[in-house]
Amino acid sequence: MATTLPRILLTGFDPFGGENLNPSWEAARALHGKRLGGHRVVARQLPTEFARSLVVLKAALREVRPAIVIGVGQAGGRSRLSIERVAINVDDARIADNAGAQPIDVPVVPGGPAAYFSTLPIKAMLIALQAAGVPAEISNTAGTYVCNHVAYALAHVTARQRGVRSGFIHIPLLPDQAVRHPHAPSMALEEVTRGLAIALRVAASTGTDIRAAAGTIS
Ligand code: PCA
Repeated sequence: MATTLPRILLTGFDPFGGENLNPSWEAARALHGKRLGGHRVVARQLPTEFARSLVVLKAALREVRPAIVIGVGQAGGRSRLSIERVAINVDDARIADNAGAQPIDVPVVPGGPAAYFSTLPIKAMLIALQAAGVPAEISNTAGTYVCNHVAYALAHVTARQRGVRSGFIHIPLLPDQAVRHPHAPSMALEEVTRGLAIALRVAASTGTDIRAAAGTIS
């Protein structure tokens, strides 16, 4: 599939925490090769491991040379597509990762800034999703596990790459998974994939983000 289209690198994770699939990878791979907003989607799977996720991510960045990078991860307990606003410079793992590592209160990047904001047009993405009938929200925390780790490292690397925009989206469990987690919300894979396609198209075709209130009062 040789193409001169600019590329969107879309990452998903392998299963973790006793699950046998990870909806983030199922959705990412469903979009692999698609043309969205004048960009070609290239999907890659990252391991749910603090150390190796970044090795695989950096190799994918070098190989794909994307204009846009969007990480996707499973967030059990969330009920909507959750567009992350910020990634913070700390790992604090409640459970060990798939390699058995459990970092507690260590920086993702020693000496790095406390946080990075997403450089995606998150409000435009949110409004487009809502207009298309896909439940979505802006989230102000990506947690402190492997997803935040990847989101932070991604922002740190792309901050030095002119014109490359990056961010992260958490997604709910699939109905199949939620069967085993009473009270956990879920979203069908088709809906997640449709939503991500909309989010990617907007990210690819929006320069300056729109101004729309989507904050929270705690
Ligand atoms: N979700 C985890 C890591 C991998 C994934 O899909 C997280 O939210 O950190």
